[in-house]
Amino acid sequence: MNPNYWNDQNSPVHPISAPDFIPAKLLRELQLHRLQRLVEYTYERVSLFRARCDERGVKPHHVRTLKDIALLPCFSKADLRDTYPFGLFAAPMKDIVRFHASSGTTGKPIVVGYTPNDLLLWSEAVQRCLAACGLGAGDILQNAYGYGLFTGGLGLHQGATDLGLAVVPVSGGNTDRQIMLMRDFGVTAISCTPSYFLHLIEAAQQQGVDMKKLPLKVGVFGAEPWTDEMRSRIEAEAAIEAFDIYGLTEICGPGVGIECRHHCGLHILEDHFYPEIVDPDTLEPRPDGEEGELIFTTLTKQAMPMIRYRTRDLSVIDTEPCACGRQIRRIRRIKARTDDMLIIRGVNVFPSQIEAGLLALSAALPHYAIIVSRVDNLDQLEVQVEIPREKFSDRVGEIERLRAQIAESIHRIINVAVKVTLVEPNTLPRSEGKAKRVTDLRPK
Ligand code: DLL
Repeated sequence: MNPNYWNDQNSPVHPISAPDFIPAKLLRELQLHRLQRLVEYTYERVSLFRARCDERGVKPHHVRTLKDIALLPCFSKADLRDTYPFGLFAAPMKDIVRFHASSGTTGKPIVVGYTPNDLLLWSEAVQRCLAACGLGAGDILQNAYGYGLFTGGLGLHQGATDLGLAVVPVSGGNTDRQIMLMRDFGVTAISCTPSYFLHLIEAAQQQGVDMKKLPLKVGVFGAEPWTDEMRSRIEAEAAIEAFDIYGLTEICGPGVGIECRHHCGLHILEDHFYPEIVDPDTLEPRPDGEEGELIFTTLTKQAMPMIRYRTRDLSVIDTEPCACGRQIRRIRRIKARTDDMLIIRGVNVFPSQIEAGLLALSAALPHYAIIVSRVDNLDQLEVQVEIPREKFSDRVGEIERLRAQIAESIHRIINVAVKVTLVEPNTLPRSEGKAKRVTDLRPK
């Protein structure tokens, strides 16, 4: 093989991306073939899956078309917790070479295992994602996702290395050092949560480093919900192109979906991770184009295959052709998780709607906190938002006008009255990983 095969600058797409462009008909055949094998494999090896299929009277040979996937039972985080740590593993321990875990909010973590082949396919997925962001050999990636049991650090690390990028495995935190490395190494791409990148932009300003003048050109941001308004802020402040990367521990980690350079939704690597949208209450499948809960089936994983895993993430599958030519379908940017939804005086409110409302005003800085409380049996919603210091020297009337404008902009989206409190820059907590935006003080 030509030793420069992987670095062939003349190829119209990076060779690793070839599966993104498989014609749709072939892709469906491949998915069906893989699904049938997966169901047989899992039915033989995972007792909980077998028991749930038997309860429904479903046998592996009943899966004759892709639509028949709806015959199969769904799995959820609770199933992983109930079978902690290894109850859903399909491969013997002698074949497992890696664990990752996600801490969640309460109790025991959920644990996933990988065979050598699982690690290869995960690397392939991450490589395809980074290639879709236009990255390749010659790029220097500062990987500021946390290393350890969290999948962000090692997941991005392996894929980026295999794609030929030079990786700076800095992990999360130690913000001053991050800025130093970014500048001294001539870093061209960064991966971290969007909220941590905002913190890095701020820290760079404080150190007198102008990010716009650095060679940094691409950000690969995910692991938490963020909005297009946030993307615009990030791109303007740092002069980079910001890509949305999606994934979850249970499915493999980062690399389940990625934006291409057209930024019109996230392409799902559906030859490995088969997506469906279902009604979150009834689990009835919803057609492409309708919003609902995203569920995934890992078509090729060995150690811990997941069949119809409920992500709790809300999205829509978009089948409109993408200008990049990829045939793999897209999902709309994740709006929220069903369990992040706040019910305020009976109205459903998602934190991302609040973010979109407040960032519509250029005077609002992208640092905010949402506080929900109950006064006299009535839910109260408060949004604290930082504004530039010079705004506080404006006349009282001006500040009051800005406060009212922000409240009105949020109200227009969520249809619930909101109290806005303007605070000085650098007063709200910053995150090094996933941001915690909401404090709910209501009695449970
Ligand atoms: O956050 C994996 C990951 C690492 C993804 C690095 C991207 C980059 P978990 O900790 O298991 O795994 O959290 C998964 O995070 O179900 C979503 O609710 C949320 N999430 C992940 N990516 C995005 C995104 C990693 N791009 C959970 N937009 C998922 C919105 C996201 N939410």
